[in-house]
Amino acid sequence: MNPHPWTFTLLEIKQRVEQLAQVSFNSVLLNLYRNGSDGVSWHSDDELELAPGQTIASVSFGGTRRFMMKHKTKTEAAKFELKLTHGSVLLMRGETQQHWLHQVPKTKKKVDPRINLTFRVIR
Ligand SMILES: O=C(O)CCC(=O)C(=O)O
Ligand SMILES: [Mn+2]
Repeated sequence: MNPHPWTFTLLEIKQRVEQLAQVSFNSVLLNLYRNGSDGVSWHSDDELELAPGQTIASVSFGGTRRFMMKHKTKTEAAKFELKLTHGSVLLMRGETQQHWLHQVPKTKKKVDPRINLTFRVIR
């Protein structure tokens, strides 16, 4: 946790995402996936500093990666996955973080480096 001031480019992307989501974000987390050995395992974005129920907007650049979701308790609930491609925007809204986990699995396939930005509302 070492916050930096907004850059011009990040503010531009934030503005576009805010228009799309109709939400004002006050922070962004940047993840760099250098290759298939980098991933993030099952979790939900439910850190205490995140306002519960708030929208999270996830913007992807570079290599396509799988993004998987599963329900926390209803094992019969459908799991699903998306391919997050260059320039895609994924919105997670409402009670998503309360009930669902997500991950970006590691892969043995050759994948290009990827940057993911998750815009958030922290309190
Ligand atoms: O890279 C992604 O698409 C997801 C990243 C993520 O889940 C997180 O930063 O909490
Ligand atoms: Mn997450």
